[in-house]
Amino acid sequence: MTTTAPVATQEQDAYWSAVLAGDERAAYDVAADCLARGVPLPEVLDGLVRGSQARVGALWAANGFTVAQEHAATAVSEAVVGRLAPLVVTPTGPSVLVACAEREWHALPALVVTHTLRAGGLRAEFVGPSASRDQLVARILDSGPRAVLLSASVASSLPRVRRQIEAVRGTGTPVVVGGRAFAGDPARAQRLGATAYAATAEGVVRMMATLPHHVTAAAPLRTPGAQEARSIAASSDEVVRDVLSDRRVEAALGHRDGSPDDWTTVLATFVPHVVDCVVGALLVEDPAVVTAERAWLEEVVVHRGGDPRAVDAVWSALAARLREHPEAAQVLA
Ligand code: B12
Repeated sequence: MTTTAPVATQEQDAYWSAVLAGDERAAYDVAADCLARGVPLPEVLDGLVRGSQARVGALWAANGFTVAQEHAATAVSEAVVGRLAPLVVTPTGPSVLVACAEREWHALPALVVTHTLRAGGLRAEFVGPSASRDQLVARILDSGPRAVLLSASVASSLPRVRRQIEAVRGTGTPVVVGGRAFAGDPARAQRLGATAYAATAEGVVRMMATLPHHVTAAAPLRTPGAQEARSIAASSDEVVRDVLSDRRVEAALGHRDGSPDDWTTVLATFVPHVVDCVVGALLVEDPAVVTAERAWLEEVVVHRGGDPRAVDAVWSALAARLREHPEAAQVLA
C-alpha cells in the first residue's frame, strides 16, 4: 500500500453534498479523484462512504432525514463502491467469503469490507445480504474459502449470526465475525463460537496467517441464558404480537397514522428488533445489547415528538410477557 494521504475535509464535504443531491456521478468523481491523487482505496471508503453513512445515521436518528432519504443516500454510496472496485488491482491471495447473517440487510458495510480485503490482497467474494445457511454452505463447498467472514450491523442479528457460525463450522471452515452488532467486544464473538473477531477488514488481513486451517463443529451453548434464548426465539412472532397488543403499549402509541416516519410507526416496527436483541443479549451474556438499544430508541422517539414513556411501556410489556424467563427479566431490568 502507498503512504497514507488522508481524505481531506473539503473532499468529505463535496462527497456529502453529492450524496444529499442524490448525484451518484459527482460522488463517484470525488472518490475517483481521491484515488487518483494516491489515497489508498480503504481510506477513500472509510473517509467518504463510512463517514457519510455515519452522518446519514445521525440525521435519521435526529429526525433530520426520512427513511426514504436514508435509502437514497445509501444507494449513492453503494453505487460509488461498485464503480470504484474495478479500479483496484486484482488480488491473488487466499480466498475468503463475506456474508451477512440471515435477515441482515446492511449490505454496504459488508461490501466495503469486501473491497478493503481485496485491496489488502485477499480474493474476497461477497455473497450478498441476508445469506441463508443453505446458500452459504453450498458456496463454501463449491469454492473452499480459507475463511468465512460474517458481517452483522444490528444487534438483533446476533442470534442468526450464531446459526451461521454453526453452519460454517460444520464445514470445518474458520469463521471471523465483525460489524457494529459486536460493539467492538470480542467476548460477544467468542460466546457465539466464532473462530475470531475483527473490528476492521485490515485486522482480518493481518490475522489470515494465524487462522486455523480446519475448525471443529460448534459446541452447543449450554448457559441458562442460551436455553431461554432458544425458547424465546421459537415464539418470537407471538411475543411481538402480545407486546403490541398489550394495553399499556396500545395506550402509549394511541392513534397511528401509518406514515413510516411517524414515531408510533417507528417504535412499533422496532418491537421485533428489540425481542431479537433480548435473545442476542442472552446468547452473548451481555445486557448492554438491550440497554444501548433502549437509550437510542428513546432518543429516536423524543426527536420525533413522541413520549419516551412509550418506550418504557414496551419494556414493561415485554418484561411481563417474558416473566417466566428469569435471565431475560434480568436483561430487561
Ligand atoms: C443505512 C442503514 C440502514 C439501511 C441499510 C441499507 C444497506 N443497503 O446497507 C436500512 C434502511 C435497510 C437499515 C435498516 C435497519 N437498521 Co440500519 N443503519 C444504517 C446506517 C445509517 C448506515 C450503515 C452503513 O452503511 N454503514 C457504513 C459502513 C461502511 O460502516 P460500518 O457499518 O461501521 O461498517 C464498518 C465496520 O463496522 C466494519 N465491519 C462491518 N462488518 C464487518 C464484518 C467483518 C468480518 C469485519 C472484520 C468488519 C466489519 O467494517 C465496516 C467498514 O468500515 C447505520 C448507522 C451507522 N452509523 O452505521 C444504521 C444502523 C446500523 N441501523 C440500525 C437499525 C436499528 C436498523 C433497523 C433495525 C431499523 C428498523 N427498525 O427498521 C433495520 C434493520 C434491518 C435489518 N434487519 O438488517 C442501528 C443498529 C443498532 C444495533 N446495534 O442494533 C444503526 C447502527 C443505527 C443506529 N443505532 O445508530 N439501516
